[in-house]
Amino acid sequence: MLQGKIALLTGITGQDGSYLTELLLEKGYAVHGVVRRTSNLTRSRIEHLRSNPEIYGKRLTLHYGDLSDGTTLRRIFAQVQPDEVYHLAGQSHVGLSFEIPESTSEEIAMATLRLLEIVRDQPRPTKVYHASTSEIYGRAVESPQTEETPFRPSSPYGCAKAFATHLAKVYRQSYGMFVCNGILYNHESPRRGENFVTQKIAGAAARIACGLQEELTLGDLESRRDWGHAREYVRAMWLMLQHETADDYVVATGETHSVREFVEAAFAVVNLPWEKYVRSSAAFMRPAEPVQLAGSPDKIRRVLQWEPKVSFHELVQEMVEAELARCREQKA
Ligand code: NAP
Ligand code: G4F
Repeated sequence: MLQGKIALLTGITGQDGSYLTELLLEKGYAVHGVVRRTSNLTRSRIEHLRSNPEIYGKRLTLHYGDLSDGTTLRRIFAQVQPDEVYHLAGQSHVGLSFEIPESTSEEIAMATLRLLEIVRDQPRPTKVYHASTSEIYGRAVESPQTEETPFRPSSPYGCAKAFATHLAKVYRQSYGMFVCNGILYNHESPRRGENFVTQKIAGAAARIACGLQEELTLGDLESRRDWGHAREYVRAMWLMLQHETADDYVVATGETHSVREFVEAAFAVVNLPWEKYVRSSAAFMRPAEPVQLAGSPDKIRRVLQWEPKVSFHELVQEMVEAELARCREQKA
């Protein structure tokens, strides 16, 4: 058990933030999270921690803030004095970034700059994890991609993340700051947001099986992704900050599957013929898609001894079963 370390998370209420918080609490950290003011106080992914009197207010503290509000972020840093910062917050939907490019770029690119500047001014060294993404490779020049593959983003989201990733490297090289880019490929879980394709499919398969939904409309069924499990990927984030030197790491399985394969596997869990229920519509297609996104986890395996263990089929099964449990609760 590590005693006495303090971690500050942006994006603590998101999929990754919630799993990372659990991991850090298990490791004995005091965890601080930045949360936005919302009209509803329930923060579903961390509610089990917030409602636990042994944890909340003792080892877990939430601070109101927003990525656009530099003054408040500075104040939080002064108060918390973190040893490690995990910067996970931001608009994370690639498709939506074509509709809201300006706020996406503000939240991802400028906010990362703002945060790095705050860390630069800290009186003692603070380690930073930056949530980069495979989307920086976009129309990739090679497959699988490594830490050396050139950036060729194909969405506003990818462009903003490419800026932030370059900036993180520049701050590391120019100021000697301990900043790591985790170049993560798609990672999923029962806590995945509802408008990402895996959760949309898992939820629909379960609801159709329970008689709560009639059909599922998706976009491009032939699109391929390298899908892993979020719980394993947040451990990779933590490992990066425990290493003696800061560096960038691809975090991936190295294996790709199509959206169609995800659909087939999900409907197989509920024993239904997917062709009867699934449609494809241009409404869910994007102006551009990345090409052949598959990551090579060689470096992280070699340097940090991290490797993914959950298989594609185990991931699909876990997500569909979690959705089935939700449906049963809803029907009860
Ligand atoms: P997520 O579930 O969408 O969570 C995003 C988090 O950011 C939420 O806590 C959200 O708060 C917060 N946020 C958004 N805008 C904010 C703002 N202006 N001020 C403060 N907080 C803000 O995302 P995720 O899947 O956990 O991903 C975490 C990070 O990794 C993201 O940066 C994402 O782009 C990146 N990433 C994800 C994947 C993946 O496959 N999941 C892969 C590569 C990189 P609310 O709860 O208030 O909305
Ligand atoms: O689930 P998606 O929306 O994830 P996407 O675009 O790959 O982005 C996720 O992973 C990135 C890492 O590579 C992260 F940086 C990012 O923050 C996010 O977490 O879409 C996956 C694929 C795409 O090709 C999309 O066009 O599924 C295709 N798709 C087909 N039908 C659909 C749908 N995507 C969504 N969201 N909804 C559909 O109905």
